[in-house]
Amino acid sequence: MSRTSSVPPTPVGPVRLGPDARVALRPAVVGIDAGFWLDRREVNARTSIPQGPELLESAGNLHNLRLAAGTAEGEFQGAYPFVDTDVYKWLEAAAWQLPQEADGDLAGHVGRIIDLVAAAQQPDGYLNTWFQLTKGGEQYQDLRWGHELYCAGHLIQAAVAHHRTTGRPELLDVARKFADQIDSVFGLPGSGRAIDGIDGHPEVETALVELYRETGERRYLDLAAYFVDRHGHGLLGGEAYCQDRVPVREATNVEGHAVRQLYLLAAAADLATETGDDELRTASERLWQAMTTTKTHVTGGLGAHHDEEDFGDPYELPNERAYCETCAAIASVQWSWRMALLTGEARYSDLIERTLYNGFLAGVSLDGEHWLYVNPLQVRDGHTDPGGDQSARRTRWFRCACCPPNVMRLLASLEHYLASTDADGGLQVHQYVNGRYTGAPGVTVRCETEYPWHGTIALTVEETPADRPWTLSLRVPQWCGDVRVRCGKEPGEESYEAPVVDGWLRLERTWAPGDRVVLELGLEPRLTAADPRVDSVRGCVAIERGPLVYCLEQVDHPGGGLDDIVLDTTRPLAVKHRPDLLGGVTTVVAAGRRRHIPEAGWWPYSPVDTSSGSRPPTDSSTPGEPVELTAIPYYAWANREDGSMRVWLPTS
Ligand code: FUB
Ligand code: ZN
Repeated sequence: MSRTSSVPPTPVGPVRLGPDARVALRPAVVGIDAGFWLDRREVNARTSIPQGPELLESAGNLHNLRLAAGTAEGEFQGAYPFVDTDVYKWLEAAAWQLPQEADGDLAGHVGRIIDLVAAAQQPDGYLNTWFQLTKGGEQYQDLRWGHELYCAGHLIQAAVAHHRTTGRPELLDVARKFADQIDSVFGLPGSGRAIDGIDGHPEVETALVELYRETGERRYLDLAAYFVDRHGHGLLGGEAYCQDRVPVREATNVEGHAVRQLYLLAAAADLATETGDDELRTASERLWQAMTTTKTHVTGGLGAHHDEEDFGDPYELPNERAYCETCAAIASVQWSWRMALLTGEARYSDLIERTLYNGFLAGVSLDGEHWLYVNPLQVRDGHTDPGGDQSARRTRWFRCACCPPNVMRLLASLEHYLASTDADGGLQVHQYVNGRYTGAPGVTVRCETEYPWHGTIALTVEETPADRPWTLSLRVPQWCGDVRVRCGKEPGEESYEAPVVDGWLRLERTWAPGDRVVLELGLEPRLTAADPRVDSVRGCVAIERGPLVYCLEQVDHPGGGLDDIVLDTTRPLAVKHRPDLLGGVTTVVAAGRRRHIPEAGWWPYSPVDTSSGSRPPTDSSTPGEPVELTAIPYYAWANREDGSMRVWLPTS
């Protein structure tokens, strides 16, 4: 385990490591100023975040705070005990956004809503409008479902973000008062605290670690450690759903409700980081590995079941019923980033990339006003949509509106997850965006790229110490089998044969301003098959190009649906950039056929002829007519008319 010796300036972001953190890497500062992610962040900043206050008003979240503050009359609004978190997550998003806002509108809304939150807080520090308004203020009587600590966690994260970006204490004061109240109530038997318990929905744990980082108060870290370690001891009835079946340290695979599991593991990684707890680190590594090999959809989406929003068994990765909650994708990014910092390993950022471009980004429409809570990998022809939160159609807001403000906060803080620096003053580029990467003091590199549409990434050293070498580390994505790099004052001056070791291409030099490195990542479209144990997609392939997973949408294939489509894998895939389509996307054009499937009659099954020895069973369809298939990036689906969609394409 390496330990940073000189601590670089701490960038403003969701994870601000303590000075003694036992990490391989520390977050670097990145300013995104053009390109793919700037576009998505602009929509977030100009449309999604500004609409928040109005949506929170009409959904009743702000009304509830006024009721709790005694400044309004009426009934509690909302269906869940955690509706306050929609406010907190929006506040966190707004807080990350604030430094980039020139006009005062956003700051005004933030200030007004913080005042409301502060007014709703009880004198003892407790704050949860559901319990204050509908349960006579009873506290911590329903830890399995009550979400009181979950709500506290989101409040604390919003407060930390607000304090980090503005230096203002108002919301942090509210959060600390609540955290102090929690600390006075929860603890091990014999600790003098009234309750030995955990919340059914982890979240407060990472928040408390961050509160420790922000305030330096060790007791918040200890409280986080207590909550993490009390999971798996039957305090909530021993259910896997809320990670109470087995202690984190002993678990061998992720299980239960996906978002809950992932927030808990982000906290485990945080604790390993701040305390050097090797057992927690090993458990986090083991669980991350088990999750990626057995329970992750090709989009990076997580969660197999609709009913309990939970992980399935290993390789149980349903297709049209994929759950893949947007919040789970976000939680995965949060956990993986902590693991990347802790270990320095590139694989964590591989998953972050896959998740950001696919499972996460599909959660928000291109216009920033419509959302997906679940992210299926297929919508069948003739789909009857259930509507509501679990709709496969984009929705303006949800009864359970956990995902939209979660997307807002990740997009508003995205620059925090892109690069790092290490004890030797090197710069590690985990994700490629247009902008300026600043690592150790005096090290700045500018990155220009049209990634993910083009694989050329040009990095220019702008600032560097003249007298000491440092290493520029470039992550070579796990999907990339064709990587080249050129170095020199001018591009092309010197081809450089750099080995890629464990996902990193490392260039150690005494750099000079103006030095350039041009990384070429081959973006040939490719076909991907799943492990044969993933029954739901056996015999199918997915189209991928660079970090993007592709899908077919019915609207691009007039004359029929998508259930009868077959991809011809013997024909080449062609790439066509379409500036006119979906805000400008690169499509992949493939050859396929539309099968003729005889009408089933009364029974859609038929006997298999086994007389011909080992020949596999065949279906009764015939090849049908050729059809040109146009695949679009999965993140951009469901932005046009409703229709079927599929990621996995049958090949026979
Ligand atoms: O329980 C709070 C949030 O609501 C969870 O994180 C989501 O999965 C949804 O169930
Ligand atoms: Zn959600």
